[in-house]
Amino acid sequence: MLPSSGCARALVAAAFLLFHSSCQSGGTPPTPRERALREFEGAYPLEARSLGTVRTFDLVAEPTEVPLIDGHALRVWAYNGQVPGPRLRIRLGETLRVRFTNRLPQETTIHWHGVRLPNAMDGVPHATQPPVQPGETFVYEFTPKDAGTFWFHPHVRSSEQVERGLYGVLIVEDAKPPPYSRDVVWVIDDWLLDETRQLFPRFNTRHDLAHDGRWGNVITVNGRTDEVLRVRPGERVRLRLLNASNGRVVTPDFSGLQAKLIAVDGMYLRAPIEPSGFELAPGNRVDIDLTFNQLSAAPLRIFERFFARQPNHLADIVLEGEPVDTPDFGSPARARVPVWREGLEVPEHHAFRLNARGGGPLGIEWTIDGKAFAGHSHAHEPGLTLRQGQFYRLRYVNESARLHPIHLHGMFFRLLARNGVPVEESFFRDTVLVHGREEVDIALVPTDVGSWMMHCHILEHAEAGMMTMIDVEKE
Ligand SMILES: [Cu+2]
Repeated sequence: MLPSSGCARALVAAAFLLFHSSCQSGGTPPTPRERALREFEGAYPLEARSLGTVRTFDLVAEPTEVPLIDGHALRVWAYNGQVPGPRLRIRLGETLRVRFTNRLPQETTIHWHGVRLPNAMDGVPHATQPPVQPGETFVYEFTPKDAGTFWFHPHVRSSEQVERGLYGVLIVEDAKPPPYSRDVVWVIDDWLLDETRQLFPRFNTRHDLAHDGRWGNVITVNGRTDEVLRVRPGERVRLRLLNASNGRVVTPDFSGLQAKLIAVDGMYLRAPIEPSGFELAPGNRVDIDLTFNQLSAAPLRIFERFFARQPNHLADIVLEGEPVDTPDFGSPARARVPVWREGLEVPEHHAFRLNARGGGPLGIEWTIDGKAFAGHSHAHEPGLTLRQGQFYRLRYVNESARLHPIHLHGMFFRLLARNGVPVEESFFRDTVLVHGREEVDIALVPTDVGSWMMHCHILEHAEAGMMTMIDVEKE
């Protein structure tokens, strides 16, 4: 699927070298692929711009007991004894160095979800690094190319390790952060507790594998069922939400509030939009710009409404104290998000078929193109090979009735269509929810060379085989 003309090839090379295109002179109108590449120019930086500052953090993963979920002692696995793990905050241009020690009874790795980084730092066992054995240390070091809300979690036995509490947020602040009154993070998780109020000890059950993964009976925000955000009238808050659940999708409802969606999966939108109705699947993040310019006696209760008939309470917002002046600035936005209106005219490069079958070590296998990922210890065969700097349209054909939030490592994409109906999302994603029997078209331009994982972020589906690798070759 190479571009048909020499002009397009030159354009691709130019897009990567200089972001300069000069293909108008030939007289032939640009093809949809050429136009798509031109639209991608300047969408986001191709290289990290390092300031030379290194920010070092120590992270230790180990079993512990924490007063979590309404304060009773919950046995978890945690980073630095906290669930969610410590919040890592750096600024764009700084280098993150994490000295990681594994004190778990199992091997593990850390994956930096959504961060465009060198392949060797991506945390995929055997593919990008050997797993970190119990007692071992591994140093992750990279300079993010993008500012935004990201997160980190293990990529080994993740249906168990993430569920036990191993996850944390990585915030890469803009070089000049917008002057919000406050920057607040809500990490949403969904826990399955047994009758003793401890984690249900069996993982990857047949029920969870046959459905949409492990859905729990307690939903927490920042580890609590009663999280309260206290704000003063006039404050303008940047609220960062992460869904760290194994399987549950949440649709936070901000209706009635002065709220704008400014970023998805860490990346700013072309312009802010109304936030309600966004399906926050496992792995997804959204950033909300909230202004509280009225006094409200009653707490504002925030619900999620993925199932309209069964809303779940997430957290409360309480307005109190003396009013403050509202910071006055335009919501941050991304200058260039390609429209790719003609993206559907570019021939589809590959259609991934998503399905399940009986068999395999867990009794059920989740497959991509008829293959269940055979375990990280095997030498991998890429499910797809792409070339850096090319425009691709890919399709997910969900032949099953279950949900599959598909996550791509190392690259961002734009949703083009659901069931053939164009969808004009003004933002990039790293994870898109594919509903039962749905066909989803995405478009992307791979920017980073390497062997990148693509998998379902319902962690039980991933564990049962719904993973593959996409190799991106140098242009
Ligand atoms: Cu899935």
